[in-house]
Amino acid sequence: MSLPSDFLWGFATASYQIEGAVDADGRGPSIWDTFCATKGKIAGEVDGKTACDSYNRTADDIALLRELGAPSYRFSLSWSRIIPKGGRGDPINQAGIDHYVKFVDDLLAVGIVPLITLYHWDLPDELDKRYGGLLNKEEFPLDFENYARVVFKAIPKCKYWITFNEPWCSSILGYSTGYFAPGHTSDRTKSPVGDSSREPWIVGHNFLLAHGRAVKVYRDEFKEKDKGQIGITLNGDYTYPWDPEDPRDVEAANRKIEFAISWFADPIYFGKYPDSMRKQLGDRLPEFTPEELELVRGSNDFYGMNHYTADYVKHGDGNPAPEDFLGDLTTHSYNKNGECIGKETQSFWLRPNPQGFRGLINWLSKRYGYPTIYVTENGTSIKGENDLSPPAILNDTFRVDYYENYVNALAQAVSEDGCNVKGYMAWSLMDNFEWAEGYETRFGSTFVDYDNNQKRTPKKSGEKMKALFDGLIKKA
Ligand code: GBH
Repeated sequence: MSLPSDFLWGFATASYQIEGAVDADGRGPSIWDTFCATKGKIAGEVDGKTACDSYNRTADDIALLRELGAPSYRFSLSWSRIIPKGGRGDPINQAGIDHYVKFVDDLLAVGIVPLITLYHWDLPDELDKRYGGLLNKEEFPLDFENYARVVFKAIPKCKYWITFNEPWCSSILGYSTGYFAPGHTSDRTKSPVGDSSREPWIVGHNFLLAHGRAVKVYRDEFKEKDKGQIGITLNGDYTYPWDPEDPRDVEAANRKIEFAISWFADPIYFGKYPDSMRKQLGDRLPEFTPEELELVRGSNDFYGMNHYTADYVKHGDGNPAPEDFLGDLTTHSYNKNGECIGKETQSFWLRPNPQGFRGLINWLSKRYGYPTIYVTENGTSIKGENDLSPPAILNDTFRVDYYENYVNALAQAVSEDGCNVKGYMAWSLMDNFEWAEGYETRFGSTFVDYDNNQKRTPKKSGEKMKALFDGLIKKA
């Protein structure tokens, strides 16, 4: 079992989850600042105002990456630091650009390869207020294209670009369940606005168009001279039929992956939405115009894969509700024989199942023709971790096992199954703002002490990562 000599590993974070400094140097608010200020949306009523204070501690974060021996680092940019109001007619904030240019220079100076995500959920709030943000097909893709161009021009040294992180989450959690910003949902006890039966599918379509536009800009104006690659990052669980003998469960297990991943990946690789989605959603799922298809089809240099867990899937009754986004099915932690998918964690949706990682890498590889895959996130929370303090909290053996098992499953997919995975970013470099779960759930390989000036101390899982990869990556 091994990984190729050019395999890239490292850690990942996202701007709103770590940066803090929300008013510094001309940054404008994002939809997450607004969402956090809304009562009842975030556990403990907390926000990202300080988070890990990474905006002010770039040197500490780089020192930490060096201490852990990480050859690469995936992070995201805050759009509203660069263009505070977000739009293509709005002023650019040079201080915001300078911050990220220096950060990339500082990483490269110590030999750490940057992977940049343009958008990890923090839309400039002004765009949401001005024209409905992600829902607006005429404006949003053009504003994203403009922002992307500004960034590509400013940071030619970055060779790995991710347009969007998990558009599924922004679409479904932002516009169906209302669990994430901007909190739209049909459930009027949670939000005065939203149509869960239609808005998520419109938003998903607009993400694809915006992705396609940014990729076209990169390929037409930058790729030849900068020699970088660009792709989108999609999230999805692996699935197993609840009853493997029941063909309806087998089909539903496959359909769940189509509704999560192929929703975006099929248009990008094949130029159409999956038949299963068209069948269930009808005209609520937008159609691509020929010009739109031209933009979207073939728009990935690599596939960005975020992956955490697996589910057992039972078929639905053939009559899904208009709000259904799973694909007429239910998910379960136990199968028909009473076998459990994996141990509990602090996250209700996450139970470790490393073989599912190998399974999903194979599923993607077969469906999309063995594309180059970069795993852009993988990691776990731990049940009750936040109740501990140092030194006990540093001894995160559950996470050590998780990483070891998942990375070994990945290495099997590469060396035994012939899948083309070229990188792996552990989520996360450090404990951070875990969205609606606030600071109660920790995903870090490094402990952040929020009561002691956000002091960072590596956990065992962070310290062991280098040895894990050194043991697998072939010497050049
Ligand atoms: C990642 O998403 C994010 O990219 C990252 O920012 C975050 O910190 C990390 O996970 C840890 O959570 O039951 O309908 O509410 C992971 C993928 C998909 C996990 C949606 C949570 C909840 C589904 N996420 N899922 S639902």
